[in-house]
Amino acid sequence: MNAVDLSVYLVTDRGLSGVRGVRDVVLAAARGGATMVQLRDPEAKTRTLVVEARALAGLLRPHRIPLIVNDRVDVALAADADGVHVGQSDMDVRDARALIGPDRILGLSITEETDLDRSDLTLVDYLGVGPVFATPTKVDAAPPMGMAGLKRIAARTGLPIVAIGGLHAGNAADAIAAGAAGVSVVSAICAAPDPELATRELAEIVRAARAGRA
Ligand code: TZP
Ligand code: MG
Repeated sequence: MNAVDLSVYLVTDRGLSGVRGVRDVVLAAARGGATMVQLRDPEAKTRTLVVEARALAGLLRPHRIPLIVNDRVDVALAADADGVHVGQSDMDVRDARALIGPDRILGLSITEETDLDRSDLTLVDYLGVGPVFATPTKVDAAPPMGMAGLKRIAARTGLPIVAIGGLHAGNAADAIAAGAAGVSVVSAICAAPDPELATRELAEIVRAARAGRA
């Protein structure tokens, strides 16, 4: 499958990016050492999403950071993004993989242990596991699983895991210790006073935690 560096995985949020805007936040995160970026905007119109995905892909290409599109396989293909991330009620991974082909990245959300048995995980490149903690960022998020839930899921799969939900510089190392390869954050970067610095801090914490675990 496709190799991914999940260390610091930014998920975009238009509302939380404020006047700075998503593109500026993404550029700052790229400069700060983000390793993956996911365009997530469930409310956006399709045409707007394609325009945004193309803009972000162009912005990230010089940094060699993959752009993943949340949920929308069609948008990812139209914008020639690097991959797609699907949730449990989005397109099945078999259909998504058939559409995107073998060389694009496919991520799947896991919100509870039983989700591991609901999809053909041999088709997936990484798992997004969470929410670890309760978060106001996603109103329809599943109940939080805690670090214990993350640990149980990590113990059951060989796929690389990016932990999500209420993660920040203060608890990122715990997520790595629990078995995650990286942390996925929205507000810890988008709503930070200095997104570049926030990303750099997270990248350093994840690097140190991974070195400590190895
Ligand atoms: N999926 C599960 S929790 C979440 C998503 C997109 C939001 C995480 O946001 P934050 O601000 O990093 O807690
Ligand atoms: Mg989704």
